[in-house]
Amino acid sequence: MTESAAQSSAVPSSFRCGYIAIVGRPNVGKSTLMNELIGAKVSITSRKAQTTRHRITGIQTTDDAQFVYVDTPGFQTRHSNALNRTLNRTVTTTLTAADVILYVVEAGTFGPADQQVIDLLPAKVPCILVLNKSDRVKDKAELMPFAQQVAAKRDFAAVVPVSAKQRFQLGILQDEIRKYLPENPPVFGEDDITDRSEKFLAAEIVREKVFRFVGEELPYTSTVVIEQFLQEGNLRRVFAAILVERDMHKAMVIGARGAKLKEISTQARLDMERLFGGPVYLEIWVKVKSGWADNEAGLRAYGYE
Ligand SMILES: Nc1nc2c(ncn2[C@@H]2O[C@H](COP(=O)(O)OP(=O)(O)OP(=O)(O)O)[C@@H](O)[C@H]2O)c(=O)[nH]1
Ligand SMILES: [Mg+2]
Repeated sequence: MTESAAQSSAVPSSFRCGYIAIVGRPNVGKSTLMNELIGAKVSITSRKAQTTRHRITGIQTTDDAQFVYVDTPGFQTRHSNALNRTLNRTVTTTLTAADVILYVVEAGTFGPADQQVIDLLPAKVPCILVLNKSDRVKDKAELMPFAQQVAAKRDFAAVVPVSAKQRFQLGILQDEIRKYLPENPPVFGEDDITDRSEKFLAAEIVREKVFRFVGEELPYTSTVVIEQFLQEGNLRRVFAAILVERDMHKAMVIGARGAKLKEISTQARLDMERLFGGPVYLEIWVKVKSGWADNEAGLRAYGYE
C-alpha cells in the first residue's frame, strides 16, 4: 500500500458518528423514514399503528460520518398493559442515549398523542422537528403555519418537512442531522446496516406480513418466534411460529384452505431473500399461546426488553 493510500483509508480525525433517536406517536412513518434514510428495509412498516415493537438500529456510513439511527415503537397513550408499558420504556431509554432526536409528526396533524411525546424530549439533546407525509398536504402554503404552531412548543434545532415515502428532502434532513453528530470514529463496520441478527429480522418480516394481510384486531394479539434458523452455504432454512391468543385467531391467520398463510409465507420469503441476498426455505406454523402479552415474564421470553 502506498503512503497516500494508507492515509486516505484511515479515519479522518473530523469523522462524525452518533446515535439518532427517531420518536413520535404511532403511525407517523418513523420506520419508513429510517429505512429510506439508510436505503435498506431493516424495520417493518404497515398502515396499522403499533407495528414497531423493538428498538431497531439502522446504520448508514458515508466518507465522513456514520449515522446510527434508532427506530422506536410509537409512544402508546391509549391502554396501559404490560406490552404498552414495555414499548414506552423502550422509547424513554432510547431518548436518554441519543446525540440527536428526530421528533416525527404527520404534516398538518397535531394531537394530544403528539404532545405527550414532546413532553418526553430531554431538554439538553438537540431535537429536529420532522414533518413527514408532506406529500399528503395539497396546499404547501399550509405547511408554514403548521410548522410554526408545532415549533412554538419546544426549542427545535431545525424544522424539516419531508416525505419518507417519496424520498423528498431526505438529503436536507441528513445534512441537518450531521451537524449535531459528535466527532467520533465509527462504531460499526462500513457495510453494516443494522445491529440485529438475521434471525431477529426474519421474525420481524413474518410479523409484518401478519400486520399487512390479516384483519384489524389480530396483529395486536399475536407475535412471531423463530424456532430454528439454519444456514447451509448460501441457503437459509427458517422455521417460524406465529403465536396467537385463540383458536379463532389461528383460523384467521391460516385462512380458507390455507390461502392466507400461503400469502404470508410467500411474501415473507421474498423479503428475506432480498434482505439476506440468497435463497430462503421458510416454514411457518400457527400456534395458540394465550396471555403472552399480558405479563412481563411472557414478554421477556419473546424478546421484548
Ligand atoms: N403518504 C405517505 N405515507 C407515508 C409516509 N411515510 C410513511 N407512510 C405510511 O404511513 C404508514 C405508517 O408507516 P410506519 O413507517 O410503519 O409508521 P411508524 O411511525 O413506524 O408506526 P409504528 O411503528 O406503528 O409507531 C405506512 O402505511 C406508510 O407507508 C410518507 O412520507 N407519505
Ligand atoms: Mg414503526
